[in-house]
Amino acid sequence: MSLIHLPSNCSIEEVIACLDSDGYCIIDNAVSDEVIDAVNDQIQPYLERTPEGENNAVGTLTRRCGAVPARAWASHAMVMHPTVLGATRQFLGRNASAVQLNLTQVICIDPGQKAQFLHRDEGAWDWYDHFPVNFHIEVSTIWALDDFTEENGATRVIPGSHKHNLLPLSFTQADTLAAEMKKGSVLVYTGKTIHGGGENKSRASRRALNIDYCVGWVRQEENQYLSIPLEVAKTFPADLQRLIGYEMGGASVGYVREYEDPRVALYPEEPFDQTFFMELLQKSSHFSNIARSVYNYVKK
Ligand SMILES: O=C(O)CCC(=O)C(=O)O
Ligand SMILES: [Fe+2]
Repeated sequence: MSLIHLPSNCSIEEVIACLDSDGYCIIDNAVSDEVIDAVNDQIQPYLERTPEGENNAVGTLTRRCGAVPARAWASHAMVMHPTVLGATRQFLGRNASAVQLNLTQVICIDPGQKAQFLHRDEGAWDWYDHFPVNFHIEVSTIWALDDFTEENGATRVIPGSHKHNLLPLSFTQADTLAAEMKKGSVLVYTGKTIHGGGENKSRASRRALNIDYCVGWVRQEENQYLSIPLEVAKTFPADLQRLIGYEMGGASVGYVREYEDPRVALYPEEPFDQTFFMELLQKSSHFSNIARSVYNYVKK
């Protein structure tokens, strides 16, 4: 059995349909080789200073290098990819009024690294294991920065594993399939889909860019405010600034001082405005009876 591959011109709806039915999809050649080559070049100096991990969860022969939007500008095309981000916003928007960037990480699985333990990415939030199966808080992506093969440690996935709450470690590598894909392709999967990095039996590193998104009301795994210097964030396009966290994460989540929009940290001269409260409350009222009643009460 092979994994589901969609063409680069697939629609947002097709991606969401796969996330719903199988918990993942691969979009082939979602960005050009030029973008990938530029990311590889720009991240290289940082990767050379990145140590291997300290435990088996992150991999003792695996290097993980973060703050990618600040260090490799070419990655913005992936972080903000219209189909991937569009699908993520709609998918998570079913039960959240805001979506944010959770982490970015170039992951180099070096030769000799054994398969990573099988896990769900949403385990990051204190391993909380009572989220209803249809309640999604995260969408993850693994972009191939070089060709992914079974031999060099392509990410392993268990299709359909987002539909139950069985323990990830009750499964074995034999239950997984390798997300083989060409460089520039992306594996998109839910925070509930069981997966793990593959064993690298080849002589070269396997390089990925992991970009994860989450609902606006959880804490980001990678602290974007501290990873991306304010001066660098100021130079980002506005939609990327919002995505990394200079935006409210819910009607009352993430404000600054006197209930100011977090963008005040970037642009102190901008006029004080609290319109976000009603906008986000209205969004929440699509999935929350409480929000609907509060919205109707407040708008009078
Ligand atoms: O490197 C990979 O293929 C997967 C890594 C992963 O799933 C993780 O670290 O959460
Ligand atoms: Fe993972």
